[in-house]
Amino acid sequence: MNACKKLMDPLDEARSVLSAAQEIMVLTGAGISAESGVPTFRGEGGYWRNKSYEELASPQAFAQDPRLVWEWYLMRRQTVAACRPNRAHVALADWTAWRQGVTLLTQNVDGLHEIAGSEVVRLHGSLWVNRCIACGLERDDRRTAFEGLPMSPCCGALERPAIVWFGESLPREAVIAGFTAAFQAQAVLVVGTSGVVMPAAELVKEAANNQAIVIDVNTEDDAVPAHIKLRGSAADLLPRLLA
Ligand code: BJW
Repeated sequence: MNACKKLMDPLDEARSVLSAAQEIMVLTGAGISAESGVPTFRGEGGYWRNKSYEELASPQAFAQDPRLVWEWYLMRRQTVAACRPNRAHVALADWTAWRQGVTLLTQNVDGLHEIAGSEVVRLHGSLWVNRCIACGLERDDRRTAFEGLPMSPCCGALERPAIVWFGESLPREAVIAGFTAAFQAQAVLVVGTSGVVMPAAELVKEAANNQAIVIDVNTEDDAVPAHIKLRGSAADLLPRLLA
């Protein structure tokens, strides 16, 4: 039995784990959008005007220079507006359309899963939503450029991107949905994440501690505690895994 297991192709092994599971948690990261043209964080795209994303994605950076932070987000909106979902987003959307019991969590703020037709739990917010810093009102904003700074229509205060920055809490509903999925899952499919950012990475650990089998799709080795490592691009592997 063990010899058979060792000889099994990891892709086949992953397929049989997914088909045996009743509840599946899927966690995606920047790597799933890389082949759509969206830069990843810890790759070459992690710098802008000589600043790392850690220097820009924080409440302190916004308080110090909101214009600079907004310029970074507008640049990213322009990039993402020109991108389309790739075969990995589409494979997940097609799969979840017929497969019961899948919760799709994403760390991505680009909205490409939604364009592909998936229902997602957004752990880190959205690139396309502004939030009033005074009253917290959120509104959709598809603009990729504007004069000055965006002001809230409710109280006239400054708006910020509705994105979870370092040191901030994730949206409560997303945390509840994430931990519920982690505790219920018999299988976890992780796609294109370095697995270093908490609490998203913690969800995978919780599921694994709870006996879930973790399948990890990545072009490179990462920090995901995986039982089955599928090494290659998401756009190549996901259509074959989920067909
Ligand atoms: C491919 C591919 C292809 C490429 N196919 N694969 C406990 C311990 C230590 C620290 C902390 C802790 N708890 C909290 C923290 C602090 C912090 C944190 O985790 N820091 C770590 C970096 C150490 N976390 C937080 O602050 C969180 N808040 C929080 O926990 O509040 C309570 C609290 C605060 C402080 C202390 C304790 C508790 C909030 C985290 C929010 C993160 N937000 C960001 C930035 C948003 C800005 C924006 O988007 O505008 O979200 S960080 C950035 O990383 C972004 C991403 O969603 C996130 C994850 O990145 P991801 O997806 O993994 O991307 P990459 O680029 O890292 O990796 C891409 C991968 O794809 C690579 O592996 C490639 O190989 C692969 N790949 N092409 C398949 N084609």
